[in-house]
Amino acid sequence: MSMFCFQCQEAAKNEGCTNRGVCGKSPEVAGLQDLLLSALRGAAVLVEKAATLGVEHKDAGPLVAEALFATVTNVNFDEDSIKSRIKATLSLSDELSSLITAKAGADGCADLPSAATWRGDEATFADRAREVGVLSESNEDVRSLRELLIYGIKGIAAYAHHAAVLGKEDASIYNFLIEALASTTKTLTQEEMVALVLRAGEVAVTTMATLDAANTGTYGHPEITEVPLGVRDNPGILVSGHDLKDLEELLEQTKGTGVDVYTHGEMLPAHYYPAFKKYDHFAGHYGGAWYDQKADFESFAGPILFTTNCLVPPRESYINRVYTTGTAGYPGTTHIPDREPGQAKQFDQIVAHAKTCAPPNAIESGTIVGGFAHNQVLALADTVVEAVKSGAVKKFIVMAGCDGRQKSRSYFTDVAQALPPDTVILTAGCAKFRYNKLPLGDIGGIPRVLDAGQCNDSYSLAVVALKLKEVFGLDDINALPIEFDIAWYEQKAVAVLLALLHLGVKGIRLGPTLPAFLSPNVAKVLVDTFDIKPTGSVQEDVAAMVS
Ligand code: FSO
Ligand code: SF4
Repeated sequence: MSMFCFQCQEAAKNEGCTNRGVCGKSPEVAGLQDLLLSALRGAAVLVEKAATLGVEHKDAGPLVAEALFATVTNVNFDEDSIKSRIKATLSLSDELSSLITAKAGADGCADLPSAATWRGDEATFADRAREVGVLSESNEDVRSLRELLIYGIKGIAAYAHHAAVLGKEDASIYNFLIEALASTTKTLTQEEMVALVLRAGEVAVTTMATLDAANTGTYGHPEITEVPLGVRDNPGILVSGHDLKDLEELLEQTKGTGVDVYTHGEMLPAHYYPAFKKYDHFAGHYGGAWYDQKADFESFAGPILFTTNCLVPPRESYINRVYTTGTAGYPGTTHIPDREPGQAKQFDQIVAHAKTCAPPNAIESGTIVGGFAHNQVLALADTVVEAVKSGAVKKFIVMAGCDGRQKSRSYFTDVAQALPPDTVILTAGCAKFRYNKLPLGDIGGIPRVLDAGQCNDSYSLAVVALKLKEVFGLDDINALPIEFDIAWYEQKAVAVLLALLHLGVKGIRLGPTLPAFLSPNVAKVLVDTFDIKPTGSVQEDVAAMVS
C-alpha cells in the first residue's frame, strides 16, 4: 500500500485508494496532504494553548482554512504547492511555540502531542507522512468520527475562504476549525466526537450563510436567467471552479480585448448574479459537469482557468492551455499568483494566450435557465404556495450535491425522468448536470428544475424550506412536502450534508454510495438518529418519495 485516502465518493472499491487516487492523486501528494493535515492539527493545538494564555494569532484562522481547502478532492495535485503549505504551517507553529514560551516558560510547551512538536525539513516529509496518515489511528470508529469531522471542516474551510476573499470573515468559524483539528489529537468519548460532528453542521450553516451574504452583498441577488449554451466567433477563456472574485477580475481585464469569457461546471451560476450581466463579453456556459472536462476542454480551443476544484489531470493535448489560481494547482499548468494587498490578480498572460487561440467549437446550442436562489424564490412565494395548496405541485425533491464519474450516477437522471409531472426538483451544486438539460417542462410557469446555484447555495434551499415551514404554520421541517435525494462526491458535500442534519432534516437519501469513511457503527448512529438511507432502485425511491 503506497497511500491511503478514502475522503471522497470515488474511493477505490468504496474502501480507499491505496496505490494512486481514482482522482489522479499520486501517492506522494497523498502523503504530503496527510502531513499537512498533521501539521495543521499541531498548529491548532498550539493556537488553543496560546489562547489559554491570552495570546491570539490573527493569521492562524485564514491560513488553516486555506490549507484545509487545498486538501479537498480535485483541488491541488502539486507537490511543491502542498510542501509550501506544510512549511508555512510549521512556521506558524514555531511562532506560536515562541509566544507560549515567552508567556509561560518552557513548561508551556510540555506534554504536547507529536503533531504539535514535530519539525522537519523537506527531506524528512515523506518519512513523517508515513507515520501520520489516516490509518495511523487503529480504532475504526475513532478514525471514522475523526475523519467525518475533518472532511466536514474541509468543506467549511472552502466556503469560509471564498467568503474571506470577498471580505467577510467570522472568527467563530475559524475558532471551530481550530477546535475541530485540535480535538483529533485528543482522547474523547464517542459522544464527544459525535457532538463535534453535529456542531460542524451548525458551523456549516453559519459558513454558508456568511458566503451567501458575501456573494449577494458583492454581486447582488441571483435572479432568473437564461444562459446561452452556444458559442461566439471570438477566442474565449473558460473559467471553472467556484471563485467569483477571480471571475470578476478576469471579466474586467478582458473588457475590450476581443476575448469572450465562458463558464464551465460549477461556475455556471455566476450568470445568475446581476453584477456579471453588465459584461457583454460574458458569453455563456460551455459543456457539462466537471468530469466531462477532458472532452469539453479539447473542443473549447482556448485557455481554461481553474479557480478551485474539480480539476481532472489534464491531457497532454491541452495541458498548456490550463491555468490554475488560488488553492488549485497541477504540475505542468501555469499558476496565476495571488493578488497583492489592494490589487487585482494579474490575468494578462491568460488573456494574451487566448488571443492566439481559435474560437471555441460549438457543442450545444440554446439556453439553460437558473437563478432560483432564496431571494428569487421568495419573491415568487405566493405562486409557489398557491401551487402547493391547489395540488399542482405535490412534492419538492431536493436533488442537490455533486456529480461524479461513476456510471451508477445515472440514477439521478433516471429519478428526474421518473418523477411525476406534479413534482419540482430543487437543485444546487454540480449534481444538476445530471438533469438540468432534460425537457422536464414547467408547472404553471414554475420550471420543474429550479437551480439555486453552486453547492454552497444549498443554503438557499434550506432558507426556502424554512420559509415554507413558516408559511404553512408547521413546527417540523420534515412535515413539509419535501424529500431529499442528495448526490455527494467530495468534502464540501459532507459539510452540506451535516448542515442539513443540523437543520433537522430527516430521511435523506444519499448516493450513489454511502461514504467509505463511515464505519458500520458510525453509519448506524447516523441511520438511527437521522434516518439517512442509501439511494436504492429508481422505481422504489421515486415511489417512496411521492407517496
Ligand atoms: Fe461540484 Fe467539484 Fe461544488 Fe464540489 S465541481 S464536486 S461539492 O467541487 O464543490 O459541486
Ligand atoms: Fe481516492 Fe477520492 Fe482520495 Fe482521490 S480524493 S485519492 S479518488 S478517495
